[in-house]
Amino acid sequence: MKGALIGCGFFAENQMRAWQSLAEVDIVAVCDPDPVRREHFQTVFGVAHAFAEAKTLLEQCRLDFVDIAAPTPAHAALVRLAADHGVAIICQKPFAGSPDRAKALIQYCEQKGVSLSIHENFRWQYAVREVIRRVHDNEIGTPFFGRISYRNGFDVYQNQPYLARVERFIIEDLGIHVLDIARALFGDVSRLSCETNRVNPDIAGEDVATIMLRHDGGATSIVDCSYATHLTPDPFPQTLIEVDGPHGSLRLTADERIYIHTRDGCQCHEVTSHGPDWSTPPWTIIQESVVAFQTHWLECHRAGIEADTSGRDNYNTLALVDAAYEAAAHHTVMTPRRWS
Ligand code: NAD
Ligand code: 89Y
Repeated sequence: MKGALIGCGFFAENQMRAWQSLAEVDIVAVCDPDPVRREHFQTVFGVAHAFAEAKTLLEQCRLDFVDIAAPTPAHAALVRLAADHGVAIICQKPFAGSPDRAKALIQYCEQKGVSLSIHENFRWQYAVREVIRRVHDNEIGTPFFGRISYRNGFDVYQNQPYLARVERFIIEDLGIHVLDIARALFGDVSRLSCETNRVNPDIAGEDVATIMLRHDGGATSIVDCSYATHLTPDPFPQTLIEVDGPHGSLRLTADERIYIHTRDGCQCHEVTSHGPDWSTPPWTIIQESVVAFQTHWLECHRAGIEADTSGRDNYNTLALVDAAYEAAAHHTVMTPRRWS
């Protein structure tokens, strides 16, 4: 598969390294309007071609797919351009920035007959995958409650300074992943409420959010996120999960273990992620999930089926993000939109 990486910023380095670890993929070109970034990628990763504009890249390179790691405001133009050139598309979250814009792009790709997948990687973290597998394998019965919790005090603004300036911060940037895990575990959502806080006075958006969800299957879940929670050791970037079912309770804890409690006692399963050889703590579990997502995407592409986090699937996660902001603004309960 010949691919191109569009956007050579902070997170794209993980995507680049992960592609380079997959034998059947060759990233033949990169693109970034910033000459420093594209030259950095050419030098460090030995990429053959680098372009300032995606249009030139798509005109000059014969590609099977593009991987878009550019910021959200660039998604619409880049996705349409890639679809016009008939190449498969992977695009980073938060896709297009609104469910309406996302819907228009999903439909555009469908009209052009190109596949659209979203780089939604948190559900691909090893520990999270194992939680999803055990719950879906019915180890504790049909869940009636879940808590998916992401709380730490990591200085996230150092690598990603734009996060301090956005008006929609933690739900759109990070909560989107946690909401996606809730969907992967318990299914789509019929009702949602949310409250937010800004604890750090130096940022524009909210850095704390508490969201309550009612899922179609009947489970209630709490998704809670904070970048204002000081803990030692700091658990960044771990997501901790609690699931209660009629036959038992599951806990994914910060010591990278899954505990399954039943009437007969407790079983413990280690879910430590060692990460790829290029991983750089504390990002190990995220970097491993990038490889896992890309591997899944390749398998689906080869099989001619949609990835689990297709554009259409991700629409329903984006709709939860939107509903959460709406619920928080009006202190009300929302019925999130969903793909139909
Ligand atoms: P960044 O600002 O470091 O990098 C973005 C790069 O895109 C910059 O180099 C910029 O010059 C380039 N760019 C801008 N417009 C472009 C265009 N039209 N064509 C090509 N390149 C363009 O940002 P980042 O922190 O790397 O984030 C990029 C995306 O990755 C965001 O959507 C962010 O939410 C996402 N992200 C995902 C994860 C994850 O775990 N999935 C983690 C961090 C960031
Ligand atoms: O941008 C975010 C993401 O997607 O995962 C973690 C992050 O880098 C900071 O919140």
